[in-house]
Amino acid sequence: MTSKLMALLKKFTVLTVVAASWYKHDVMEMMIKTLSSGVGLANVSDAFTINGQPGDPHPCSKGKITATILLMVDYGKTYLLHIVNAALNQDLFFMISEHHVTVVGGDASYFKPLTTPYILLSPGQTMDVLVIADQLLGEYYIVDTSYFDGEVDVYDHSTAIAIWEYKGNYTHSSTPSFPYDIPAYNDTAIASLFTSQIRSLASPEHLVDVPLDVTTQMYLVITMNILHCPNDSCTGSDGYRMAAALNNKTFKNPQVDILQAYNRNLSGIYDSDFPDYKNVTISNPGARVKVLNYNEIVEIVFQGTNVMNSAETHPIHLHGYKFYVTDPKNYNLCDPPELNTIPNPKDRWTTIRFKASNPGMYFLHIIIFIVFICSLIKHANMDGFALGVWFMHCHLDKHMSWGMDTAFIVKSGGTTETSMKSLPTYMPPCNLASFLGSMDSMLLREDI
Ligand SMILES: [Cu+2]
Repeated sequence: MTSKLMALLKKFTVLTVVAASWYKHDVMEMMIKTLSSGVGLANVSDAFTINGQPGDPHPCSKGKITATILLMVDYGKTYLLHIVNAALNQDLFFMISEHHVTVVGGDASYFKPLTTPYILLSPGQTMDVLVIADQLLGEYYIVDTSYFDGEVDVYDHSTAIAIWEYKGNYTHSSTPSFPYDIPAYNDTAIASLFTSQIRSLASPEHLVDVPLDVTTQMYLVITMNILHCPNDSCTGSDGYRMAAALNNKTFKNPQVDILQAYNRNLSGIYDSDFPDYKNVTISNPGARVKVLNYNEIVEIVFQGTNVMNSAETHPIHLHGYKFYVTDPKNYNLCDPPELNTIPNPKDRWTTIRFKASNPGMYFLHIIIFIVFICSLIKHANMDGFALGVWFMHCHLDKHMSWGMDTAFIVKSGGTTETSMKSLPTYMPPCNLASFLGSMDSMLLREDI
């Protein structure tokens, strides 16, 4: 790390920036309608927000005084922005007009400092960037705007806006400075360039520990699919509904969560035959998981496909672990970034490695996680993916809903320290049993 950056890191002010999706309609109602009809167009949001506001010049938050988010800054100071992409279905470019940002971390890992005019965040990703307030006193737009490399024009075209405003006495312009160099929405080259430049800090204080002796290799094809609905009950083309898959397996949420089934030895709830490798064929639905021994070294190569002419970037997210992203072309084992979400670009490959060393020891964290999930989102049976059962899915919610998922069951390691904690006497109720499997039970929310 340069001495200049070291100096900057000694003193900074923290600001949090949360990008999200905004819908004009009831999201749950839309979700039910979309999943039951089998068509997917209702997934597009009406706007993005920054810290809750679409921002000037959107009509609903017109005028910076009334509703647009202001980040007030002092000239000469350094700010650490924790940036979160909480949008449901959209990768987002983030920029501050006339300012560069220096990326120093993400997903709670340190990165080698990367100074750039823009960053790209997938849903579920977090990034920590330093920004020096060193421009002329004034107001500068902060923007979040779509990156979309899909084949069909189904994405939110809007731009969320906040304002980076310098404190002080000066004449305010009628319009803040706008970043006219925003990457094009479909600029895959610039999107991939950014992602490829992310590296672990790999300093003596923050060592990388890339597992070398791979014991389980998996090759996962990521596909969009269609599935036939019973009695042509869907309104999609010829009675089919949209679906998605990993290795041709469209994940179907079971009625009993997998953790309960695993823990209580219940049969018929899930199958342990999720394939390590598969050619692209017709998808079939089911709750299929991959079972791993404790401490197994897992390498997964993801291949983005263009089945149904529907290639697009898929942000793959793994619960319970961070993984190293080892570039499949150059096989970087020296300073690969350590993340928990990685966008797999359209028609391209991504390779990750992790050690399956978490059979569910971090119980307190898990309880907090369960309560968080129960209270905020209707995440299908996610309580089942807490202790020893870890969900892996595309972080575009529409694709997760359509089955672009699987789960890892990590066996206990034989000692108390390496084993799943036993079930507590009381588990917080979380009636999410049939988010995907049965639309009716999605309405039964009284015990959430
Ligand atoms: Cu996806």
